[in-house]
Formats: sequence, structure tokens, C-alpha cells
Amino acid sequence: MTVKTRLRLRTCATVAFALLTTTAVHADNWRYAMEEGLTDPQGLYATKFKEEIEANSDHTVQIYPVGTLGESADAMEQAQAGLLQFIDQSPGFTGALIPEAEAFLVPYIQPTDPVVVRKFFKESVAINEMFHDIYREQGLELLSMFPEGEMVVTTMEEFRTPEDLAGMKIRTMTSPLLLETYTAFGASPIAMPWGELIGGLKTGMVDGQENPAIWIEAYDLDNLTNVMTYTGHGQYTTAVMANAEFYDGLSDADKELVQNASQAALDYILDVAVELDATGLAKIKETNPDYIINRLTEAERMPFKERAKAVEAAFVERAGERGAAILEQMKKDLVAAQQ
Ligand code: 6CS
Repeated sequence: MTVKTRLRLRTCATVAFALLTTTAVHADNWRYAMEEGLTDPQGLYATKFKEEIEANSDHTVQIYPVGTLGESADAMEQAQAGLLQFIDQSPGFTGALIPEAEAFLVPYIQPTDPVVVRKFFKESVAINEMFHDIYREQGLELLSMFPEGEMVVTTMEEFRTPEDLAGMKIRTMTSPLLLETYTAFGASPIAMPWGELIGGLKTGMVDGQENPAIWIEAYDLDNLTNVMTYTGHGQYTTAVMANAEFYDGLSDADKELVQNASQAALDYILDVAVELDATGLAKIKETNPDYIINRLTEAERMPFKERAKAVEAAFVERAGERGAAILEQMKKDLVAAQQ
């Protein structure tokens, strides 16, 4: 063998080794935390996302469901620190960090009609264009926002007016605007993380809470209260993000992979979430036939809508001009979705 041939062979071996090790380095395991279980809406989205990533690359996704990494706030700290690559956290918990996200919590802005909901989340300029840079400022690359169903209030006693809510201790998620909302609605709100709610209802620390029907049914909240009331004031919204530094460090192909997986999971969940909302209500009716289910009439909603104006003002004060612009855009997006 000539010296030239030996050199050529050595070069080939080096290139082959480099290729092999490069492939190995690129087959990463990505950690994804969420606030729900695998069969809940966030879990269904995450599973679809994982399937898409794993079917189209050598990467794997490890999902951490609710309770495995602490409360929502703990998981967010880990995502911002880069210990988690992906996180699903809802605006109901993100408000202290990102006040603009509380636009999803302003009462009587979000759609409740399933067809409008789907169109709104798919086409909203506020969601698809305006939130990206805001989440970026907190080191997060926003991937998707999706609905989980209409917010329903569960209580021990029936209520039809803000006066009826006087003295009722309603648990809210920890975003500050939710406290403003239930104070404006006439109740006595108490913010607490998810992990404390069931104990709080059992011990009487709180008399009620709000959540979508699918969640109320899945976590037995109907059996811990006597009434559920459709006030029409909101839609449970959640957001999926990546750690921005991690995302920026991905190759173009991997960025595309993540974006495609997010899009596929979003399309899937937008169909499924609407069905799940109806399924949750149907199961409650079937398994808990004595449970009182009230739907406030348009006239009964009026005093709540009137009081929601103060909540909107509080939102604008906290979220500033940028928040106000997002809220105005959301209102336009809603009109567009209704057409
Ligand atoms: O009420 C809560 O805290 C929870 N609600 C839902 C629908 N998802 C997760 C969240 O922690």
C-alpha cells in the first residue's frame, strides 16, 4: 500500500467516524413538562408532538405529566433554566411572569362556540403573531396556544347574580388577573396551585373553583361541589413553549421538525378539544345525575359583563400599551372568526 493510499484510507476513516459521532450527538432526548395527565388535552397534544418528533427524527421526547416536577411555577423555572426543553403552561399561571398573557383571562373576550373557537385559535393574529416576541423576552419560544374548553364555575350553592357570590371562597389559578375577576364578580377569591385545590375543597378552605368540564369530570371536582354554572366568561387556554436558547441552538432541520410537530399537534388538539369538552359534560350528567348544571341566561350574564369592564381596565394597567394592543387585536380576531 502506497503512502498516498494509506493517507486516503485514514482520511476516509476519520470522516466516517466524524459522521457517526455527529449522528449520535444529534439523537437527543428532549424533556417536555406539562400541567396535566397523558389523557388530558395537554397530554394528548404532548403525545402527538412526541410521536411526530420520533417518527421524523432520531430524537426522543420524554414527557413529564402533572405532579412529576412540582407545580406549574416550578416547571417554568426549570424550562427557563434550560433543564427542560419544552413546557406547557397556561396563562392562568403565567400572568405574574407575562402580564400580556392575561389577555386570555379577561372575562367575556374569548369565544365559547366550538366552531368559532377553532377558527379563532387557528387564525388569530394576536396569537400567531403578537405573542411570539413577548414570550421571547422571558427566554421562551412560543410554539402553540390552544383551548381546552369553556370555563365553568363549580360551587356548593347555586348563584345567578354577583350578589349570590358574596362570601363564596373561589379558588383561582395563580395569575393575578383571576383574583381581580372574582373580586369584581362579587366572590372572595383565593389563588392556589393545582396541587392544593382538592384538599382545599375537602377541608372547606375554598367553596368553589373554575375549570373546563373535561377537567372537572376527570379530577372529580363535580363530586366535591353541588353545582356547576356556565357563565360564558372564558375559555381555558394553554400555551406550549420551548426554551429559547435550546431552540436557537437547533439546526435548521430540527427547527423545522419542531415547528411541523407543533403544527400537527395543534391541528389534532383543535379537533379533539371540542369533542372532549362535550364528553366531559356528558360524563358528569351520566355519573352524577343529581349534580345541578345551570347555564346563565343572556340577561343574567349582563351584570357579570358590566363588572368585567373593571377587570379589563386592571388588565390594561398591568399589561400596558402592548397588552392593550393585544386585547384590541383579539377582539378583532374574534369578529373575524365569527364571520
Ligand atoms: O385548575 C388548574 O390548576 C388546572 N386546570 C387545568 C384545566 N389544567 C391544568 C391546571 O393546573
